[in-house]
Amino acid sequence: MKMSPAIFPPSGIGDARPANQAVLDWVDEIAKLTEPENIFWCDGSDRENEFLIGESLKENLLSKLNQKKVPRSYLHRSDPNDVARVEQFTFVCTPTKEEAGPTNNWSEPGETYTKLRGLLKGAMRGRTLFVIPYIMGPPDSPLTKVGFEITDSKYVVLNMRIMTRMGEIAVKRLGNDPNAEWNRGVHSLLDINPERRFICHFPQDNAIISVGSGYGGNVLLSKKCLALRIGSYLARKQGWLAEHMLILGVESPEGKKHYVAAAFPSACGKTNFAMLIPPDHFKGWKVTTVGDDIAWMQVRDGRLYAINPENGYFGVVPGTSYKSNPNAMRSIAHDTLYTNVALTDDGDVWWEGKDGEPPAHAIDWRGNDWTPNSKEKAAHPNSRFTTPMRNNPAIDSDVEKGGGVPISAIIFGGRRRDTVPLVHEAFDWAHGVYLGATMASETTAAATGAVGKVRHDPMAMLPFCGYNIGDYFQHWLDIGKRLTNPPLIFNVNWFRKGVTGQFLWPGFGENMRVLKWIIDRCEQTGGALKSPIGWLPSPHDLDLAELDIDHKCVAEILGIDHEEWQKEIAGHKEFFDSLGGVVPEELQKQLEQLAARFKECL
Ligand code: OXD
Ligand code: MN
Repeated sequence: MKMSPAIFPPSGIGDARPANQAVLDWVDEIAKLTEPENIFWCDGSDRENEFLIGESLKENLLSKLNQKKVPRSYLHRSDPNDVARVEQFTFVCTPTKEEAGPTNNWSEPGETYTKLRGLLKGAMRGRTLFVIPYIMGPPDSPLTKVGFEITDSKYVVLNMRIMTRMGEIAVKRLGNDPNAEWNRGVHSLLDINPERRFICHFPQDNAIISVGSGYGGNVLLSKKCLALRIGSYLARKQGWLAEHMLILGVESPEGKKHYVAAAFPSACGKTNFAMLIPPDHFKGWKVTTVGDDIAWMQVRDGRLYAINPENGYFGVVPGTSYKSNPNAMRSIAHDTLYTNVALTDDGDVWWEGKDGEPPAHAIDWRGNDWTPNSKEKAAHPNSRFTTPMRNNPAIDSDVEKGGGVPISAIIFGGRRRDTVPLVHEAFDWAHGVYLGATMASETTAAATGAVGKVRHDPMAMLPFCGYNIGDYFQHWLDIGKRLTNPPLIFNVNWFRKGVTGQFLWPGFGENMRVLKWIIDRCEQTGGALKSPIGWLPSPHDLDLAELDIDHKCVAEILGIDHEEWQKEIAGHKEFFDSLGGVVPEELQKQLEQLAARFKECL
């Protein structure tokens, strides 16, 4: 007869077992199914972390980096078939297909549980089952959620310790109430086979099961799975918003501060924008980071307040440099886990776009020899850093504020080579929701599939909205009705190109100039021209002093081309039609009004 799995390790490391019977029963059930050799209750302590790093080094799951160059930092190489989110294998398992809506893969919950139980049967034989208690959100926030993730991957435990507040804090917050709300997450690597890779969400059960992958976005269940897919479902039910947004603070030399939330699709520069350093011309201005990927927002006293539910950054590495994002470079200079970057001969990390010359020789992300003459990239385009948010020199002082920070402006943005101007402002909340709902962007390496294809990605939530997108749009419209002092809503596009294919806008720190105009608009001091698509700055409304930019480029990037917009409007209509009648009447009206405004100015 099989004995119960042993508690491991026995030495007092890692034992944050809650008294809550519901959690104990659930772990028992998953252990009976997966048959692990050991159970390890993680407490997130330094001692436990050191122990797990030591074990991971012995198993070659991690490589030790040069501790003088990148102290307390390690490199992990994933299976080459497992390097990005897999949207085609991500499912929302609601009782009816309609609840998941037209933008999600749907799978019937009963059948899906049966299939997954089949895959999980005996899946942890010879392995350790780790239980990770964690919270999402500052400890004293009313929005904060408790989650438990079961996993058979040490890499997941090490990453979750950076990305969440983990251990005793979650056990305490959960308490003993067997009916308390908490998320059940089960992850197993199985055999890292793309054919047996499924990321399944059961919103009604507040449960997630992820199998067959070790890639962060698929397996750090706190992030995309709980904070966005399950989070958005809970947010609608409970009257708040869970969004794929960075949150930044911007403070004037006079000490006046605003907070801004911005939704850009994956790998479109959220981390760079959240850590922006203003150019010299903006002496005395300060930008601070509350979050770089996810915002949970609630209505209070007629305003929108945001918290960052995460505790760390899981960011795209290639292109990160002291030129593009000095704060990110400082953040990842120590205490960082790197995944799928290159390893230099002196034990440092390297990637395309890092400052300085490429190394003469390195080991690439697949573990092969690499030189600058190699055809392959040294680092995978979706290689990542995982780093604690406290490493960020520009962290906002209110990041732990449970009540959140008041949001003055919301920005939507995508990667568009044409059509969409550098910045425009919505006429009102409903028009702003329309800007978000009709956002489109070129696809990136953050998910498997084609890169550079323009696709509609409403509010940057296409891969993350855990319920019917039509109901999601309506939820946004309803939230607006509760706001007496709503944030202004903007759309930005840093990526527009000119006829010769060059970027028209320098981007990065210079985006401060756009941010400044946005703040001016919030303070009712910024000028703008009315256009069919919204309020547009004229070149003299933007502070372009000391910026080396051709005036023709400025005119081009601030302008709108009527012919391109006729195509764009047809694209909006096609997108709404493709959703099969779920788009709220109010947004259909916005579409008609947009078309009518263009006709008026002909
Ligand atoms: C991410 C993503 O990792 O959006 O944040 O894919
Ligand atoms: Mn993201």
